[in-house]
Amino acid sequence: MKKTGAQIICESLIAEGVDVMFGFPGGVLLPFYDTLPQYPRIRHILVRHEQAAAHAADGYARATGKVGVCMATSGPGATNLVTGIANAYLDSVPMVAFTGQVVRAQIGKDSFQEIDITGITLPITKHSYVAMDTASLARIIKEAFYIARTGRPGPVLIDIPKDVMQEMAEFSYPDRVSLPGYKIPTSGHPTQLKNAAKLINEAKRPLIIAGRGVIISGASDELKQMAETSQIPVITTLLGIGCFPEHHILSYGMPGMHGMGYANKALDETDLLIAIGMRFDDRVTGKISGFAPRAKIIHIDMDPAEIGKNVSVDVPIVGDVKAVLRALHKLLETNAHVDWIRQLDEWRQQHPLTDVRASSGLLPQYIIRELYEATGGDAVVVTGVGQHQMWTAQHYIFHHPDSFISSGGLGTMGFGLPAAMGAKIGRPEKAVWLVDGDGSFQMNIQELATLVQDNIAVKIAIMNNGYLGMVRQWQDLFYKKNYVATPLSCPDFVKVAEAYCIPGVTVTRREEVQPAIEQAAAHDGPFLINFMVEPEENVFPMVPPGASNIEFIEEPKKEVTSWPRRSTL
Ligand SMILES: Cc1ncc(C[n+]2csc(CCOP(=O)(O)OP(=O)(O)O)c2C)c(N)n1
Repeated sequence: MKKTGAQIICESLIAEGVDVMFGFPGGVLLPFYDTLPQYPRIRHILVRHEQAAAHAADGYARATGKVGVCMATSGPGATNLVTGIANAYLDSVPMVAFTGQVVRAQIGKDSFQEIDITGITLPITKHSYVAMDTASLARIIKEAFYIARTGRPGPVLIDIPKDVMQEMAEFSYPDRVSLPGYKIPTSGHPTQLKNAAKLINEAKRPLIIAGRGVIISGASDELKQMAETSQIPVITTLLGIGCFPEHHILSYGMPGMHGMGYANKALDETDLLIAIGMRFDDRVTGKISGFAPRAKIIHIDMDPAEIGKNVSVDVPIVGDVKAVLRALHKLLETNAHVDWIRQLDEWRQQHPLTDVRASSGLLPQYIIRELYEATGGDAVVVTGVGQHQMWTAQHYIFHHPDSFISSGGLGTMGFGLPAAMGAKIGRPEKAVWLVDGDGSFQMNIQELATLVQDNIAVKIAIMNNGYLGMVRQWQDLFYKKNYVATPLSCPDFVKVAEAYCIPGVTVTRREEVQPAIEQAAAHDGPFLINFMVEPEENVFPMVPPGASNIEFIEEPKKEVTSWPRRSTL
């Protein structure tokens, strides 16, 4: 049957199971928006800034495991998507981004709002298309979704000229793709699996470091099985948080720049590092020459380009993490490593996460722990970027994959609010908490309006320290407290929320923390808490930039460490 290009886009979205998209219109997109009401199954969320459309699609994708969809008009609308696309690219998030383009006859003439968005996004997309004829639209969309979600996931961009949306063409949605050059690795090579199993069975001090690849491939159970069979301690990268339950007896937190001291000590002493679905980001490795200096390394990853990129590897295994772990498990012997685990527990005693000091002020660590208590660890927690992000990673206890959503690779301030919005839409049954910084929050604060218009019940906890805190921390530690361009004047966030018809409270004292969290949770809709925290609190431990992980600096005034962090499973 013949349909317009705009109808073909909608039909294809439905065929892909898309039930929500995040977008912002413009002249060249009007044929699409004019058609959209014919397809009530597609919920369209009108954001206030295109960057938020991409971050919301990203948050939705991370929370659900589905492909996130966003749309922007040509020119400035399209370029506003760029940060969100780059963010998804670096964190391997499946996304299809549609952009409108000027009519075909105007392309290449510097027409009004013409921009070469496929050229601009080439290095930050997994693939991109310009749909130059209506008849190929359905095939392109089919391929785009396939590429976005398979293999190592990532963003795919489709740029569509206005007249392609208006033109009629025969429509039938293809039931398969034909991409001969696109290969997806599945199981690992049998010889390498055997080599890996031998090393694991013989290791005295093995250590697993797990990343987001475990979450992407849904391999949490397989990871747990492997760790338990061979009694191997597990640490996770920032983006791997939640892939292994943090209250498990074999869980030893996160290593790297703001990782736990004991996780970094474990990395320093291990004789076999089993890296699973992670990419040796420099925030994890510290100085490469000092990274896991005594260890042989097994690296399991979907993307062959990641293997050997940052650290040299003894046993490379390319494949889907779930399939590889299943195959590997068959070759593993049961083991104990009693002394090694005792050693890690000793380090955990000697280098505990610094806790909530007796302080007259309000400490962010205390708030995060109260948030954990109040939610029972059952919420989806989304963060901005900065100190509050690290405190959340350190002090909340994550039990489930997909319960921690944060911008890792790009470290994008402004990610939090729109990503939380996307996560809540994707998982409406879950409590979704945004822990944000006063700086990060102001970068996409306009999305409060979207929360209200679409009644998206995100709970917002702002750690208001009056600074671009993480940068101020570097100035404090490495630039003699020369606080230039980091003191931050903030609006009264509660008044701002009220202006958007969102209720909120300001909290200045410990006793008010728990009641405020309860009030927010009980409210049927979005709610904002403005926590006035200690302005000059720093995140510890910290590995100074350029140093080895083992050179971590600890909290200078370590006093109270009484909070029960873990129970035994
Ligand atoms: C878009 C963007 N610009 C600049 C930075 C550099 N940066 C990293 S953390 C940070 C400060 C964040 O401040 P805030 O959101 O208030 O959080 P806090 O560190 O105080 O918890 C800055 C400026 C960034 N990560 N992203």
